[in-house]
Amino acid sequence: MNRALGAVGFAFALLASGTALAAERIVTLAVDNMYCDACPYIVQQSLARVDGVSQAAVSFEKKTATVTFDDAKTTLAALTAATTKAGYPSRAIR
Ligand SMILES: [Cu+2]
Repeated sequence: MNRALGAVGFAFALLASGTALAAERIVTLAVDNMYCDACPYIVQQSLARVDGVSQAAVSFEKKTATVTFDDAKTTLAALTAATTKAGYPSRAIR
């Protein structure tokens, strides 16, 4: 009985706190095909549009995108698919 109540309480706390307890992850992607100043913007927008992404910072100099996302809402595969669809194939480097 006590145990069951504890489980319910835990689930409720999880729901109530929302994003605070959701597993936020930061990944850096190596991004191909960024050749001009407009490219980072397009890559940034393609990532920002993915549901669950809270932040996407693109470096033209390093050819990378650093993405903060909620892994309960999206996946690394969805992020790389989004940039690839925009014309910029990418892969996680860390
Ligand atoms: Cu460009």
